[in-house]
Amino acid sequence: MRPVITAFAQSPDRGQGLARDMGVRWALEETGQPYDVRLLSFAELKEPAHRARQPFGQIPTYEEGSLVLFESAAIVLHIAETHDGLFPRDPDARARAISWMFAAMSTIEPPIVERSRAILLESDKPWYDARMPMLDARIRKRLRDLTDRLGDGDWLDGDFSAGDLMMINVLRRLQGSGLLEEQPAIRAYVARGEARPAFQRAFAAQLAVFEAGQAC
Ligand code: GTB
Repeated sequence: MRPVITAFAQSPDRGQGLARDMGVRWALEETGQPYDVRLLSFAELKEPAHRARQPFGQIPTYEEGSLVLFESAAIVLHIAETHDGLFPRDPDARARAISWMFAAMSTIEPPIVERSRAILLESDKPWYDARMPMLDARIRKRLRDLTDRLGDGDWLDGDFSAGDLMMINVLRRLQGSGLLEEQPAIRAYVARGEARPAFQRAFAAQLAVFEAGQAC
């Protein structure tokens, strides 16, 4: 059964692969699964048909037969659990990989998203100039801790896993901020992820959507 995912028909990231279908595409590529994509306009996201799949009217979703999933991390977890390639076979190592998925979503991503939101919504506010250094400092602290944990390793815990996939996917949202460049080990870690053939295929697929939209 070929899964169907949803993605933006017109991603606001202009093909940079920052919307959350990217992690799902990457997981599908790592596990060698062909998939179809249903592209949705912003209006279609909020229609009942899509809200039945995603209660908050967002992308991505994942459909496979009668199974319908939302939340990108839950989708990647499902893919990793049902196909080889993203989780170690050893149960303890697998549990640790899941810990890293949670760390990506609940420890690393929140300050990154808060920073992006501040840039988007608060840049004209009187508190903005004082707030940004504080938000940057929070992220720096997390990146330093991540650098310490990575040490000389290529990945967070042995071989590449769904934990690395989710972490790198989150860290990519810092591109252009200068914060990745301050931490060479993290920048190299992200670059290692982006160099994976599965990442490249996923990136090319979502970029093709943007480029097709430009051609219209
Ligand atoms: N927790 C959910 C998940 O992980 O699946 C969050 C899903 C989510 O935030 N989806 C966003 C969405 O559908 C798209 S990815 N938004 C529409 C809406 O809420 O109405 C977030 C995103 C959007 C744009 C950029 N960008 O332009 O760089 C990056 C990330």
